[in-house]
Amino acid sequence: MQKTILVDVISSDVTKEQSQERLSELENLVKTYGGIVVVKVIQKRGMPDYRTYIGSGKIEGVLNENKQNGKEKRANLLIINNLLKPSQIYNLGEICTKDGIEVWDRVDLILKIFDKHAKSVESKLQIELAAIRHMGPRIYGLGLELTRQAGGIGTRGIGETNIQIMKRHLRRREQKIKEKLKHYDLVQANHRKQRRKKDLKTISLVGYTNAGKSTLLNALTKKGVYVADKLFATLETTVGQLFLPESQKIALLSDTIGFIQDLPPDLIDAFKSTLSEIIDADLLLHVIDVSDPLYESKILVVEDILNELGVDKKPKVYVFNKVDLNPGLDKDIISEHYNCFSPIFVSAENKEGLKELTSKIEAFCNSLQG
Ligand SMILES: Nc1nc2c(ncn2[C@@H]2O[C@H](COP(=O)(O)OP(=O)(O)OP(=O)(O)O)[C@@H](O)[C@H]2O)c(=O)[nH]1
Ligand SMILES: [Mg+2]
Repeated sequence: MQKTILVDVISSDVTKEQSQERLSELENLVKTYGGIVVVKVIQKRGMPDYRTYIGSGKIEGVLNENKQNGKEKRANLLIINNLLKPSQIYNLGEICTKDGIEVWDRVDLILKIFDKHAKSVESKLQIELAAIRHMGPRIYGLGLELTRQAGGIGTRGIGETNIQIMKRHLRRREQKIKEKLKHYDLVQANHRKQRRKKDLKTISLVGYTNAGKSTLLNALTKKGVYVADKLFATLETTVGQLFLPESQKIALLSDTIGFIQDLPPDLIDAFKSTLSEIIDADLLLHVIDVSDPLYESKILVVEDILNELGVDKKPKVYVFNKVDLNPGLDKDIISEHYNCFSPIFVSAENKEGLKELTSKIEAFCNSLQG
């Protein structure tokens, strides 16, 4: 069991509510991974520390405090809720390993969760690719660090040859994975071709992790996909058949990996083959957990990622889910605010609003045929 110290470095314009939500999301990620949180620290500063990201005084303080803790509460992992530069991770690691503490950044944690939840060969390959892209620069950075320690720039460092070998190995592995993933791309492209031949319309569920996408897929189709109150419960793509009662036709509804804030574009790119259903869909259903007080900022995170994927112009319906958890919701105000995204209110859990949603989807499919 990983006993974890969480540190979030935030800028001064982050509100108290936002900073608490950020930490609670990180805590949920740690729980999803199977770790426990022993200490939580928020540091407000204009600019992260160049060498260690968190100020070195702060890190010493945290480590001292940790040493005072009894054995059962003494941490062996420190997670920074930000994306660190390779040299910052290296320097922090140097300080923390003395106390038997490993250091991860936010992306490290997300990758570990992905790795734990991934089932298919395809998603395992994508995770490996993302990990190489995320960790690779650390190894290159380590080369520089060792060179410096061996006497300054220009001197060949101890271990430098090993680093060169490692770099070459990683580059080859990256190439090999990309070739393997191409095979999955081809298989999927073929599926899509078949569907187009049959004139099947495709609708893709997108949204922040834990918004209720898989629950909605299960409620609308006969697929029994895994649903859990966990972040990143879904890592593969599932396609189910959605029956359209008026026209007696079917459309295909797909559910895939959820999004989260601060995902570097490189990581998103590594998951392109899983996300290809989204890229190719006729219509996107953006599922929003309306019981979450920060749902508006999460909508923006999702829109940014859709932008990254180049699908921001696709037709979209905003599906405000979990209305059962928010009975006082002012639907009129939300409808007006998001009126260009055909807002609709549902509870996937209680199967409320699903008929209206299906009708909306059907009307959209008909408009495409017409
Ligand atoms: N009360 C309530 N809970 C819901 C509703 N829809 C989903 N949930 C719950 O929300 C949690 C997350 O649901 P999922 O369907 O796994 O969410 P997801 O968007 O697929 O999440 P990831 O796959 O992790 O990205 C589960 O505990 C669901 O039971 C709803 O309409 N009302
Ligand atoms: Mg899911």
